[in-house]
Order: sequence, then structure tokens, then C-alpha cells
Amino acid sequence: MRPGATERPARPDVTFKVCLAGDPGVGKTSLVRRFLSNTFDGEYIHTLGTKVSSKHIEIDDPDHPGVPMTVGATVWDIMGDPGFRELLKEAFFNNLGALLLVADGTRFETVYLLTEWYDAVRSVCGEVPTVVLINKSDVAALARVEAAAADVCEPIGCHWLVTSAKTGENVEQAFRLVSQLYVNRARAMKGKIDLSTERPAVYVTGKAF
Ligand SMILES: Nc1nc2c(ncn2[C@@H]2O[C@H](COP(=O)(O)OP(=O)(O)O)[C@@H](O)[C@H]2O)c(=O)[nH]1
Ligand SMILES: [Mg+2]
Repeated sequence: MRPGATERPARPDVTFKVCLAGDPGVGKTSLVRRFLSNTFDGEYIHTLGTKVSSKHIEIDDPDHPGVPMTVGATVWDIMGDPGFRELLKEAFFNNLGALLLVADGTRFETVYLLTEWYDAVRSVCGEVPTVVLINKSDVAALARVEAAAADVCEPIGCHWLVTSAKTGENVEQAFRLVSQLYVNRARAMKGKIDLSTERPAVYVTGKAF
């Protein structure tokens, strides 16, 4: 190992695909950048197609409380244009393990639009562990969006967090939570799926949490 390099397992215990979905401009690319390189850029560059990156995340081993396990998240930052959703949803969501649905806290209508993203995901891969992120908490008036988030999350039965790609609030936590939900579900399904697989994702259908 190079001097100064931080040690991390060459191979994570499990890998999975996590996708960020939500309308254009809500902050998907900025959240990924904050998560991967702990930086922020105020300029808006429209995402074309998809950018795939990966990062190891440490979570609790659900079968051994207090013992950490490493998961490899393959992060898909997709183009959020609703007009392309039907056309590209198979490519975006095939083999999805977990989902981050992102809304803009300064535009509460983007919260309600998440149900359309969720339906598109479900039509491809069934119900996957999902966390809703109300982003731009550094500038948002949160009371109204929090009410909208409750409206959207209750029927889906998913968690939601307030995040800021600008300040970093809850960004790491969001990726850790969705990874933990994925692994908890994968473990609960033990025997039906192979956790030692090296394929980028294991997806399962059915309500898991
Ligand atoms: N103030 C603030 N601006 C943000 C935040 N996240 C993203 N932005 C800005 O919102 C715009 C759209 O962000 P981007 O990540 O490209 O959105 P995407 O289209 O969903 O990928 C950019 O100008 C970002 O700098 C945030 O948490 N706070
Ligand atoms: Mg983008």
C-alpha cells in the first residue's frame, strides 16, 4: 500500500446499484458530488444520459450488531427529464437495489412529482428500499415541503431526510441509510439471493420494510 493511502477492503461484502431520481435541477448531481468528493459547485450543468460512479460505504452488519460491514454502492446519477423517463426507464432502473428520490426544498411541487418517478421505478423492478431527500435545506422554507414529503412518503412507506449538497447536511447519512435498508432487506431474503455475487446489484421485489 502507498504511504498515506487509507486502507479499505479490495472487495466489499456486497455491491448494489443505487439510483438518484427526481426532476431536473433538484440537486441529484450535486448530492453525488458531495458524497463522492465532498465538494459543491453552484453552477448548473444539465446531466446528459447517466453518470455511474462507485464508493464503499460502511454500515452495521444486520446479523451482528456493532460489527461493521462494507458495501460497494454503484451510484447512478441520471438525466431527470420526465420526457425521457418512459423511454429510458429500463436502462436506468434495471437491476436496481435501492433508490434515492430527490426533490428541491425550494419548489414543493417537485416533491409531488416524485410519485411519478417512483411509479416508473416500480414498473421496472418492483419495490426497492427508497429514501426521499428534500434537498437545498440551506435555502428552503421547510414547513410546506415537509408536509408534502409526509403526503408522498406515507403511502409508499419510505423514510425521508432533509439534505443540502451545499452544506453537506445529511448527505453521507442518506447514502448510509439507503445502503443499510438494502442490506437489511437482502439479509432478510437470505437463501433466495446470493449475497456473494459480484454482479453490481441484487434486486428483489415485495415490501421489505
Ligand atoms: N443552495 C443549494 N443549491 C443547490 C443544492 N444542490 C444543488 N444546488 C444547485 O441547484 C442547481 C441544480 O443542481 P444539480 O445537482 O445539477 O441538479 P440535477 O439536475 O438534479 O442533477 C445547481 O445550480 C446546484 O448548484 C443545495 O443543496 N443547496
Ligand atoms: Mg444532474
